[in-house]
Amino acid sequence: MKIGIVCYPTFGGSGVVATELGIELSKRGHEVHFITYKQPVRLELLGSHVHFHEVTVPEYPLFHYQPYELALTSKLVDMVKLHKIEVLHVHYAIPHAYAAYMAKKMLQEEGIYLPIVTTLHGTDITLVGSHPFYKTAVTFSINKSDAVTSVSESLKKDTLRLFDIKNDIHVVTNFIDIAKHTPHFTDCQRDLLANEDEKIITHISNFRKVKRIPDVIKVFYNIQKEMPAKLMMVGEGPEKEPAEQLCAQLGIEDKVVFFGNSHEIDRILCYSDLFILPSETESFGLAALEAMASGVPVISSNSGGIPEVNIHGVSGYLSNVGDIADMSKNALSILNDATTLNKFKEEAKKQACNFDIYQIVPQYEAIYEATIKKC
Ligand code: GMT
Repeated sequence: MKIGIVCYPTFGGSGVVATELGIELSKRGHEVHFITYKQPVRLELLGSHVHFHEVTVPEYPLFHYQPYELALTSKLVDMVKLHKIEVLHVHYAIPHAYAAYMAKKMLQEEGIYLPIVTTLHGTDITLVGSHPFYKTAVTFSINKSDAVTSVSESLKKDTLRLFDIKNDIHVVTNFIDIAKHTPHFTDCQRDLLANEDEKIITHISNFRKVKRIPDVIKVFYNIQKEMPAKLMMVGEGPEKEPAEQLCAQLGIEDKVVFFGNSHEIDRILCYSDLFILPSETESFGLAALEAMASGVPVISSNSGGIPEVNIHGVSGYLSNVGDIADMSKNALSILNDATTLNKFKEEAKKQACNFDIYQIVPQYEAIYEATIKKC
Protein backbone atom coordinates (compact mmCIF):
# COMPACT_ATOMS: atom_id res chain seq x y z
CA MET A 1 0.00 0.00 0.00
CA LYS A 2 0.99 3.64 -0.36
CA ILE A 3 0.48 5.13 3.08
CA GLY A 4 0.68 8.78 4.16
CA ILE A 5 1.53 9.42 7.82
CA VAL A 6 0.92 12.74 9.55
CA CYS A 7 2.39 13.24 13.03
CA TYR A 8 4.23 15.59 15.34
CA PRO A 9 7.90 15.06 14.45
CA THR A 10 9.18 15.72 17.97
CA PHE A 11 10.26 13.55 20.92
CA GLY A 12 6.65 13.06 22.12
CA GLY A 13 5.20 9.55 22.25
CA SER A 14 2.73 10.01 19.39
CA GLY A 15 5.51 11.04 16.99
CA VAL A 16 7.69 8.15 18.12
CA VAL A 17 4.87 5.63 17.58
CA ALA A 18 4.04 7.10 14.15
CA THR A 19 7.68 7.00 13.09
CA GLU A 20 8.37 3.46 14.31
CA LEU A 21 5.14 2.34 12.62
CA GLY A 22 6.14 3.96 9.32
CA ILE A 23 9.60 2.39 9.42
CA GLU A 24 8.16 -1.05 10.09
CA LEU A 25 5.51 -0.65 7.36
CA SER A 26 8.26 0.23 4.89
CA LYS A 27 10.20 -2.89 5.92
CA ARG A 28 7.05 -4.87 5.16
CA GLY A 29 7.07 -3.55 1.60
CA HIS A 30 4.69 -0.59 1.84
CA GLU A 31 5.57 2.84 0.49
CA VAL A 32 5.42 5.33 3.35
CA HIS A 33 5.18 9.12 3.09
CA PHE A 34 5.68 11.20 6.25
CA ILE A 35 4.03 14.60 5.87
CA THR A 36 4.84 17.04 8.65
CA TYR A 37 6.77 20.24 9.45
CA LYS A 38 10.13 18.60 10.25
CA GLN A 39 11.76 15.25 9.67
CA PRO A 40 10.61 13.07 12.60
CA VAL A 41 13.38 12.66 15.19
CA ARG A 42 13.51 8.88 15.03
CA LEU A 43 13.38 8.80 11.24
CA GLU A 44 17.00 8.42 10.30
CA LEU A 45 16.88 6.55 7.02
CA LEU A 46 14.94 7.82 4.07
CA GLY A 47 14.96 5.53 1.07
CA SER A 48 12.95 4.15 -1.77
CA HIS A 49 10.18 3.09 0.62
CA VAL A 50 10.29 5.96 3.15
CA HIS A 51 9.77 9.55 2.08
CA PHE A 52 9.49 12.81 3.98
CA HIS A 53 7.54 15.81 2.68
CA GLU A 54 7.98 19.01 4.65
CA VAL A 55 5.05 21.28 5.37
CA THR A 56 6.26 24.87 5.39
CA VAL A 57 4.24 27.76 6.73
CA PRO A 58 5.45 31.08 5.36
CA GLU A 59 5.46 33.77 8.06
CA TYR A 60 3.20 36.70 7.31
CA PRO A 61 2.96 39.63 9.74
CA LEU A 62 -0.82 40.01 9.34
CA PHE A 63 -1.34 36.63 10.98
CA HIS A 64 -1.21 36.51 14.73
CA TYR A 65 -1.30 32.69 14.30
CA GLN A 66 0.30 31.22 11.18
CA PRO A 67 -2.22 28.87 9.48
CA TYR A 68 -0.49 25.47 9.79
CA GLU A 69 -3.69 23.46 9.11
CA LEU A 70 -4.09 25.24 5.78
CA ALA A 71 -0.52 24.55 4.71
CA LEU A 72 -0.84 20.94 5.87
CA THR A 73 -4.11 20.48 3.97
CA SER A 74 -2.60 21.83 0.75
CA LYS A 75 0.46 19.64 1.14
CA LEU A 76 -1.69 16.57 1.79
CA VAL A 77 -3.73 17.16 -1.35
CA ASP A 78 -0.60 17.73 -3.45
CA MET A 79 1.27 14.70 -2.08
CA VAL A 80 -1.71 12.36 -2.39
CA LYS A 81 -2.07 13.34 -6.04
CA LEU A 82 1.65 13.21 -6.81
CA HIS A 83 2.46 9.93 -5.07
CA LYS A 84 -0.94 8.26 -5.43
CA ILE A 85 -1.20 7.76 -1.67
CA GLU A 86 -4.02 5.31 -0.95
CA VAL A 87 -4.65 5.88 2.75
CA LEU A 88 -3.76 8.64 5.21
CA HIS A 89 -2.97 7.77 8.82
CA VAL A 90 -3.02 10.78 11.12
CA HIS A 91 -1.56 10.58 14.61
CA TYR A 92 -2.95 12.96 17.24
CA ALA A 93 -6.36 14.36 16.39
CA ILE A 94 -5.46 18.05 16.71
CA PRO A 95 -5.28 19.47 14.11
CA HIS A 96 -4.30 16.49 11.95
CA ALA A 97 -7.70 14.78 11.71
CA TYR A 98 -9.31 18.09 10.83
CA ALA A 99 -6.75 18.93 8.11
CA ALA A 100 -7.04 15.38 6.74
CA TYR A 101 -10.82 15.71 6.43
CA MET A 102 -10.45 18.97 4.51
CA ALA A 103 -7.91 17.32 2.19
CA LYS A 104 -10.25 14.38 1.68
CA LYS A 105 -13.12 16.71 0.68
CA MET A 106 -10.89 18.66 -1.70
CA LEU A 107 -9.68 15.44 -3.34
CA GLN A 108 -13.26 14.19 -3.65
CA GLU A 109 -13.99 17.19 -5.89
CA GLU A 110 -11.46 15.70 -8.30
CA GLY A 111 -12.86 12.17 -8.01
CA ILE A 112 -10.05 10.93 -5.76
CA TYR A 113 -11.05 8.94 -2.69
CA LEU A 114 -8.77 9.06 0.29
CA PRO A 115 -9.62 7.11 3.45
CA ILE A 116 -8.50 8.66 6.75
CA VAL A 117 -7.38 6.63 9.76
CA THR A 118 -7.11 8.69 12.95
CA THR A 119 -5.15 7.47 15.95
CA LEU A 120 -5.97 9.11 19.26
CA HIS A 121 -2.93 9.30 21.50
CA GLY A 122 -3.94 10.85 24.78
CA THR A 123 -3.62 14.54 25.42
CA ASP A 124 -5.46 15.23 22.13
CA ILE A 125 -8.47 13.82 24.03
CA THR A 126 -7.89 14.16 27.76
CA LEU A 127 -6.13 17.51 28.10
CA VAL A 128 -6.40 19.54 24.91
CA GLY A 129 -9.16 18.13 22.71
CA SER A 130 -11.88 18.17 25.32
CA HIS A 131 -11.37 21.88 25.98
CA PRO A 132 -14.57 23.72 24.93
CA PHE A 133 -12.56 25.80 22.43
CA TYR A 134 -11.62 22.68 20.45
CA LYS A 135 -14.25 20.10 21.31
CA THR A 136 -16.69 20.79 18.46
CA ALA A 137 -14.06 20.48 15.73
CA VAL A 138 -12.35 17.49 17.37
CA THR A 139 -15.68 15.62 17.70
CA PHE A 140 -16.47 16.38 14.06
CA SER A 141 -13.13 15.20 12.74
CA ILE A 142 -13.15 11.98 14.79
CA ASN A 143 -16.65 11.19 13.54
CA LYS A 144 -15.64 11.91 9.94
CA SER A 145 -12.59 9.62 9.99
CA ASP A 146 -12.97 6.34 8.09
CA ALA A 147 -11.41 4.46 11.00
CA VAL A 148 -10.48 5.57 14.49
CA THR A 149 -8.00 3.85 16.76
CA SER A 150 -6.96 4.52 20.32
CA VAL A 151 -3.75 3.40 22.01
CA SER A 152 -5.44 1.85 25.06
CA GLU A 153 -8.80 0.71 26.41
CA SER A 154 -8.59 3.52 28.92
CA LEU A 155 -8.26 6.16 26.22
CA LYS A 156 -11.18 4.65 24.31
CA LYS A 157 -13.34 4.96 27.44
CA ASP A 158 -12.18 8.55 27.99
CA THR A 159 -13.00 9.43 24.38
CA LEU A 160 -16.50 7.96 24.60
CA ARG A 161 -17.05 9.73 27.94
CA LEU A 162 -15.82 13.14 26.81
CA PHE A 163 -17.09 13.31 23.21
CA ASP A 164 -20.24 12.37 21.34
CA ILE A 165 -18.64 9.72 19.11
CA LYS A 166 -20.65 7.84 16.48
CA ASN A 167 -17.69 5.93 15.03
CA ASP A 168 -16.32 2.63 16.30
CA ILE A 169 -13.01 3.01 18.12
CA HIS A 170 -10.54 0.14 17.63
CA VAL A 171 -7.96 -0.27 20.36
CA VAL A 172 -4.57 -0.81 18.76
CA THR A 173 -2.03 -0.54 21.54
CA ASN A 174 1.35 1.09 21.25
CA PHE A 175 4.18 -1.30 20.54
CA ILE A 176 7.89 -1.84 20.84
CA ASP A 177 10.59 -3.39 18.69
CA ILE A 178 11.95 -5.80 21.28
CA ALA A 179 15.00 -6.60 19.15
CA LYS A 180 16.20 -3.00 19.49
CA HIS A 181 16.25 -3.36 23.27
CA THR A 182 18.40 -6.47 23.51
CA PRO A 183 21.86 -5.97 25.06
CA HIS A 184 23.85 -7.04 21.98
CA PHE A 185 22.17 -4.22 20.09
CA THR A 186 23.21 -1.59 22.62
CA ASP A 187 26.59 -0.49 23.81
CA CYS A 188 26.01 -0.32 27.58
CA GLN A 189 28.49 1.98 29.32
CA ARG A 190 27.17 2.03 32.85
CA ASP A 191 30.47 3.00 34.46
CA LEU A 192 30.44 6.39 32.69
CA LEU A 193 27.53 7.47 34.87
CA ALA A 194 27.58 5.61 38.13
CA ASN A 195 29.74 3.54 40.42
CA GLU A 196 29.23 -0.20 40.61
CA ASP A 197 27.37 0.05 43.96
CA GLU A 198 24.99 2.82 42.85
CA LYS A 199 21.49 2.03 41.58
CA ILE A 200 20.43 3.95 38.48
CA ILE A 201 16.92 5.39 38.46
CA THR A 202 15.58 6.91 35.24
CA HIS A 203 12.75 9.17 34.13
CA ILE A 204 12.07 10.10 30.50
CA SER A 205 9.37 12.55 29.41
CA ASN A 206 8.60 15.91 27.89
CA PHE A 207 8.73 17.55 31.35
CA ARG A 208 5.17 18.88 31.32
CA LYS A 209 3.01 19.42 34.42
CA VAL A 210 1.07 16.23 33.67
CA LYS A 211 4.25 14.17 34.27
CA ARG A 212 4.50 15.31 37.93
CA ILE A 213 8.26 15.82 37.78
CA PRO A 214 8.56 16.90 41.46
CA ASP A 215 7.18 13.44 42.43
CA VAL A 216 10.01 11.77 40.48
CA ILE A 217 12.56 13.79 42.43
CA LYS A 218 10.90 13.23 45.80
CA VAL A 219 10.73 9.46 45.25
CA PHE A 220 14.39 9.49 44.25
CA TYR A 221 15.20 11.61 47.32
CA ASN A 222 13.72 8.86 49.50
CA ILE A 223 15.59 6.13 47.63
CA GLN A 224 19.00 7.77 47.89
CA LYS A 225 18.55 8.18 51.66
CA GLU A 226 18.55 4.36 51.90
CA MET A 227 21.10 3.31 49.27
CA PRO A 228 23.68 4.78 46.87
CA ALA A 229 21.80 5.89 43.76
CA LYS A 230 21.82 8.23 40.76
CA LEU A 231 18.85 9.73 38.91
CA MET A 232 18.88 10.16 35.11
CA MET A 233 16.38 12.79 33.97
CA VAL A 234 15.93 12.62 30.19
CA GLY A 235 13.93 15.14 28.16
CA GLU A 236 13.12 18.82 27.78
CA GLY A 237 10.12 20.87 28.80
CA PRO A 238 8.81 23.63 31.04
CA GLU A 239 9.20 21.63 34.26
CA LYS A 240 12.90 20.98 33.78
CA GLU A 241 14.22 24.17 35.35
CA PRO A 242 12.02 23.98 38.46
CA ALA A 243 13.16 20.35 38.75
CA GLU A 244 16.81 21.42 38.77
CA GLN A 245 15.97 23.97 41.47
CA LEU A 246 14.20 21.33 43.57
CA CYS A 247 17.25 19.04 43.35
CA ALA A 248 19.43 21.91 44.58
CA GLN A 249 17.01 22.67 47.45
CA LEU A 250 17.09 19.02 48.51
CA GLY A 251 20.88 18.95 48.23
CA ILE A 252 20.93 16.09 45.73
CA GLU A 253 22.10 17.98 42.63
CA ASP A 254 25.31 15.94 42.40
CA LYS A 255 23.25 12.74 42.23
CA VAL A 256 20.96 13.86 39.41
CA VAL A 257 21.94 14.11 35.73
CA PHE A 258 19.73 16.16 33.40
CA PHE A 259 20.38 14.95 29.85
CA GLY A 260 17.92 17.01 27.82
CA ASN A 261 16.41 15.29 24.78
CA SER A 262 18.38 12.24 23.81
CA HIS A 263 18.72 10.05 20.74
CA GLU A 264 20.26 7.39 22.97
CA ILE A 265 17.28 6.21 24.96
CA ASP A 266 18.22 2.53 24.45
CA ARG A 267 21.68 3.17 25.92
CA ILE A 268 20.36 5.03 28.94
CA LEU A 269 17.78 2.33 29.59
CA CYS A 270 20.19 -0.57 29.22
CA TYR A 271 22.00 0.44 32.40
CA SER A 272 18.93 1.59 34.35
CA ASP A 273 17.66 -0.35 37.37
CA LEU A 274 14.29 1.36 37.81
CA PHE A 275 12.02 3.71 35.84
CA ILE A 276 9.68 6.22 37.50
CA LEU A 277 6.48 7.46 35.81
CA PRO A 278 4.20 9.16 38.36
CA SER A 279 1.99 10.97 35.78
CA GLU A 280 -1.29 12.65 36.62
CA THR A 281 -2.74 11.00 33.52
CA GLU A 282 -1.24 8.85 30.79
CA SER A 283 -3.20 7.21 27.98
CA PHE A 284 -0.60 4.46 27.63
CA GLY A 285 2.88 5.35 28.89
CA LEU A 286 5.14 4.48 25.96
CA ALA A 287 8.20 5.52 27.97
CA ALA A 288 7.33 2.86 30.57
CA LEU A 289 7.01 0.23 27.84
CA GLU A 290 10.38 1.21 26.39
CA ALA A 291 11.90 0.85 29.85
CA MET A 292 10.31 -2.55 30.37
CA ALA A 293 11.53 -3.73 26.97
CA SER A 294 15.04 -2.97 28.22
CA GLY A 295 14.35 -5.02 31.35
CA VAL A 296 13.74 -2.03 33.63
CA PRO A 297 10.92 -2.37 36.20
CA VAL A 298 8.52 0.56 36.53
CA ILE A 299 7.25 2.51 39.53
CA SER A 300 4.24 4.41 38.26
CA SER A 301 0.93 5.97 39.08
CA ASN A 302 -2.17 3.92 38.35
CA SER A 303 -3.78 6.55 36.13
CA GLY A 304 -5.26 6.14 32.63
CA GLY A 305 -3.83 3.31 30.55
CA ILE A 306 -0.72 2.69 32.66
CA PRO A 307 -2.24 -0.38 34.39
CA GLU A 308 -2.68 -1.95 30.93
CA VAL A 309 1.10 -1.74 30.50
CA ASN A 310 2.73 -2.00 33.94
CA ILE A 311 1.45 -4.95 35.96
CA HIS A 312 1.35 -4.39 39.72
CA GLY A 313 3.75 -6.70 41.56
CA VAL A 314 5.06 -8.17 38.29
CA SER A 315 6.75 -5.61 36.03
CA GLY A 316 6.81 -2.99 38.78
CA TYR A 317 4.26 -1.34 41.05
CA LEU A 318 1.33 1.07 40.70
CA SER A 319 0.35 3.71 43.27
CA ASN A 320 -2.29 6.41 43.49
CA VAL A 321 -1.30 9.67 41.82
CA GLY A 322 0.81 11.72 44.25
CA ASP A 323 1.38 8.91 46.75
CA ILE A 324 5.11 9.50 47.07
CA ALA A 325 5.43 7.40 50.23
CA ASP A 326 3.94 4.34 48.53
CA MET A 327 6.04 4.82 45.39
CA SER A 328 9.21 5.16 47.50
CA LYS A 329 8.36 2.06 49.55
CA ASN A 330 7.72 0.06 46.37
CA ALA A 331 10.91 1.30 44.73
CA LEU A 332 12.99 0.29 47.74
CA SER A 333 11.33 -3.11 47.91
CA ILE A 334 12.48 -3.79 44.33
CA LEU A 335 15.96 -2.35 44.72
CA ASN A 336 16.79 -3.72 48.15
CA ASP A 337 18.03 -7.13 47.12
CA ALA A 338 19.56 -8.42 43.92
CA THR A 339 17.29 -11.46 43.57
CA THR A 340 14.10 -9.38 43.72
CA LEU A 341 15.53 -6.80 41.33
CA ASN A 342 16.51 -9.47 38.80
CA LYS A 343 13.10 -11.12 39.03
CA PHE A 344 11.36 -7.79 38.33
CA LYS A 345 13.75 -7.06 35.46
CA GLU A 346 12.93 -10.41 33.85
CA GLU A 347 9.20 -9.97 34.32
CA ALA A 348 9.29 -6.42 32.96
CA LYS A 349 10.92 -7.68 29.77
CA LYS A 350 8.40 -10.55 29.49
CA GLN A 351 5.46 -8.17 29.91
CA ALA A 352 6.89 -5.84 27.24
CA CYS A 353 6.91 -8.77 24.79
CA ASN A 354 3.09 -8.65 24.81
CA PHE A 355 3.45 -5.37 22.88
CA ASP A 356 5.90 -6.58 20.27
CA ILE A 357 5.79 -4.63 17.01
CA TYR A 358 5.20 -7.81 14.98
CA GLN A 359 1.86 -8.39 16.67
CA ILE A 360 0.61 -4.82 16.44
CA VAL A 361 1.57 -3.56 12.97
CA PRO A 362 -0.61 -6.17 11.16
CA GLN A 363 -3.59 -4.72 13.02
CA TYR A 364 -2.95 -1.34 11.38
CA GLU A 365 -2.46 -3.00 8.00
CA ALA A 366 -5.84 -4.71 8.34
CA ILE A 367 -7.48 -1.38 9.19
CA TYR A 368 -5.88 0.35 6.17
CA GLU A 369 -7.00 -2.45 3.87
CA ALA A 370 -10.56 -2.32 5.18
CA THR A 371 -10.82 1.45 4.67
CA ILE A 372 -9.33 1.26 1.16
CA LYS A 373 -11.83 -1.48 0.22
CA LYS A 374 -14.74 0.58 1.60
CA CYS A 375 -13.88 3.33 -0.88
O1 GMT B 1 3.21 12.18 26.94
C1 GMT B 1 3.01 13.22 26.32
O2 GMT B 1 2.68 14.28 26.83
C2 GMT B 1 3.17 13.22 24.82
C3 GMT B 1 1.99 12.59 24.18
C4 GMT B 1 2.12 12.66 22.69
O3 GMT B 1 1.09 12.79 22.08
O4 GMT B 1 3.16 12.56 22.10
O5 GMT B 1 1.90 11.25 24.67
C5 GMT B 1 0.67 10.59 24.58
O6 GMT B 1 0.83 9.63 23.54
C6 GMT B 1 1.75 8.58 23.82
C7 GMT B 1 1.85 7.70 22.60
O7 GMT B 1 0.63 7.11 22.29
C8 GMT B 1 1.30 7.82 25.07
O8 GMT B 1 2.20 6.77 25.35
C9 GMT B 1 1.25 8.79 26.25
O9 GMT B 1 0.75 8.09 27.37
C10 GMT B 1 0.33 9.96 25.93
N1 GMT B 1 0.46 10.96 26.99
C11 GMT B 1 -0.56 11.27 27.81
O10 GMT B 1 -1.64 10.75 27.76
C12 GMT B 1 -0.24 12.30 28.84
